Amino acid sequence: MTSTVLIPVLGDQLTLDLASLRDADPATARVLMMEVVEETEYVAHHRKKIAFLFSAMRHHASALESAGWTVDYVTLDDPDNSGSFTGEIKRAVARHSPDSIRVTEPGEWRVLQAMKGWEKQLGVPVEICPDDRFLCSHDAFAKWAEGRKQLRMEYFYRDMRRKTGLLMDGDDPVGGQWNFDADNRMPATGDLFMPSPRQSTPDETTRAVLDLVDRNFPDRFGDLEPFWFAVTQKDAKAARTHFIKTALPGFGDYQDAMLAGERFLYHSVLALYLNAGLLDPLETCRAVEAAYHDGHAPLNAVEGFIRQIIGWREYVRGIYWLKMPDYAQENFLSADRDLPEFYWTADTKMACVRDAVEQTREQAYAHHIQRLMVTGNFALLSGVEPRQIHEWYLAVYADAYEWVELPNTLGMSQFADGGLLGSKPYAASGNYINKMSDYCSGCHYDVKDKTGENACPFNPLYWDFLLRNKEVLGKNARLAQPYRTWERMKPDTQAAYRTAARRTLDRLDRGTL
Ligand code: FAD
Ligand code: DLZ
Ligand code: SF4
Repeated sequence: MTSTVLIPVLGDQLTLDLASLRDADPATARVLMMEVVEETEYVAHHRKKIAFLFSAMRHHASALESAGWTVDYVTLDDPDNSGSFTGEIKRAVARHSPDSIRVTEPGEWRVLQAMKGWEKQLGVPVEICPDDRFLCSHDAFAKWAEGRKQLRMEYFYRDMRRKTGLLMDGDDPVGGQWNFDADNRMPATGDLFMPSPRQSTPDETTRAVLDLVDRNFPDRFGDLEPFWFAVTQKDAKAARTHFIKTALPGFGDYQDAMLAGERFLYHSVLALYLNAGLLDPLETCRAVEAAYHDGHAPLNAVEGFIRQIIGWREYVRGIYWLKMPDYAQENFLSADRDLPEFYWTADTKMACVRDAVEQTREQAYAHHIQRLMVTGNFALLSGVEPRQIHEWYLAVYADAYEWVELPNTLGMSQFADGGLLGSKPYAASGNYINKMSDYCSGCHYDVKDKTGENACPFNPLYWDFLLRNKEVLGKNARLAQPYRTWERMKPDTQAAYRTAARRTLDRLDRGTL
C-alpha cells in the first residue's frame, strides 16, 4: 500500500529543492500552500510585502506542478480558509488523510512552536526537516559558539570562507586579507552613475494578487504600486545577473553611502529573494565570485558582498536560534519610549528620517545604512522600546523574517542584547549622517548646530543617550573616548546639551520634531 505524505510549503520556502520535498514521491505526496490572514497580521506587514509573497507563492505552486507535484493551494479569499497555518493543516489532513506530515523547519520560533504541536493535535506523525538552504546548521553554529566569550562575526566568517572555499587561495584568503571593509566607506555624490535594480512587469497572477491585497488590506502601511519585484526564480536570477553587471563593481565603495531620493544606490535588493527562497545563497556568492575572477568587479566589492551573505546572514541566523525565545525579550538599556508616529507617517522635519520612511512606504525597502544609522540610530538615541522598533522592521521590509530581522534590530542596531552582536552601540550624532549623505543640505535642522533651537536632533540626543546609559555603558572600553570628551566639556556646554536634548525630546513627545 502506498503512503501519502502531506508537505506544507511556507511563504519563505519557495525553493524547488526544499529539504522536505527531497526524496518524497510526487506521485503520492500532496503539497500544501496557504495564504493565511494570521501570517499577514502577527505584525502588520507592508502591503507590497504581502503582495510579493502571495504572488511568488502562486508562481511557485505552478512551478511545483510543472515539476510533477500535486499542489493544494488555499487562497486568502477561500471562504473555508481558517486563517492560520495550524487551521489549514487540520483541514488538509481531513481532505487528504495523509499517513504523515513532512515540513521544512520555519524561519521563526513562533511558527516552530506551532509545528511542534501538530502531531499531538492532529494525530499524524510530523517530521520537521532541517532547512539546509543555509550553510551553517544550528548544531554547527552552537559548536562554534561554545566556550567563546564573544561571538565575533569576523571569526565565524573566516570559518565560513574556509568551509565554502569562496575567495580562498589554498588556506589563505584571496588578496591576502579576509576583510576589505576599511575600503568601503566612500560617501556618494549626486553625479555618480546610479544603477537601478531590474524591474519585472506584473503579469496576470501578480495583478490579481495586487487587487486581492488592495481589497483585503485597504488601511495597511505601504504602497502597492509601483510593483516591480521578481516573483519567480527565473526573474530573481535575472535580477541577480543585472545587479552583478551594473552595480556590483561599486557595491564595496558605496556600501555605507546615502543620497536623498536615491533608493538603492549600489545595493543588490536581493535579500527578499534570498529570504523567500527564490535565490540560493551559495549559488549567488559563486556568481559574484566569478565576477571577480573575470575581472568585472574589484575584490573589495566582491569580498564585501560575500561577507554579508556567508558572514552576517548566516551569523545572525545562528544567534537567533541559539538565543530564542529569551532573545526577543532583551532590553539591556531599559528603553521604554513608544515608537514615534512618524515611523508610519514620515511626518517629521528630519530630512534623513523622512526620506528613509518615505522610501520604506514606497518600496518596502531601505538599504542597510538607512536602517542602521538613520531609523535605527534615532530609535536608539531617543530610547524606543526594542520590541516596538523590532516589530516595525519586521512589518515594513519585504525581506524581513524574524530570524534575520530580530538580531539585526535588537542586537546590532539597538544594543538590547548588551553587546552580543556588536562591541558597542551604533550611536552617532548628525555628523556621521552628514558625512555619508546629502540629507543635511535639504533639512529643516542644522547639522552644524549642536545645541541651538535649530540643532540637528541627533546632536544633543547622542550625548543624552550616553549620559542616560552611563551606568551600563560607562565601562565599555570602546566608549571611553566619547565619555572622556563629555568630561572635558565646559559645564556651560554640558548644560546646553542637556537643555537641547530636553527640548528635542519634548518636541518628539508633542509630535513636532
Ligand atoms: P545588500 O546591501 O545588497 O547586501 C547583500 C546581501 O547581504 C543582502 O541581500 C542580505 O542577504 C545580506 N546582508 C547584508 N547585511 C546583512 C545583515 N546585517 N544581516 C543579514 N544579512 C545581510 N536583512 C534582511 O534580510 N532582513 C531583515 O529583516 C533585515 N532587517 C534589518 C534590520 C536592521 C535594523 C538592520 C540594521 C539591518 C537589517 N537587515 C535585514 C540587514 C540588511 O540591512 C539587509 O539585508 C539589506 O539592507 C537588504 O538589502 P539588499 O538586498 O539590497 O542588501
Ligand atoms: C510573511 C508571510 C505572510 C505575510 N503571509 C504568509 C502566508 O499567507 N502564507 C505563508 O505560508 N507564509 C506567509 N508569510 C511567511 C511566513 O510568515 C513565514 O513562513 C514564517 O514566518 C516562517 O518564517
Ligand atoms: Fe538628519 Fe540632522 Fe542631517 Fe537633518 S540635519 S538630515 S536631522 S542628520
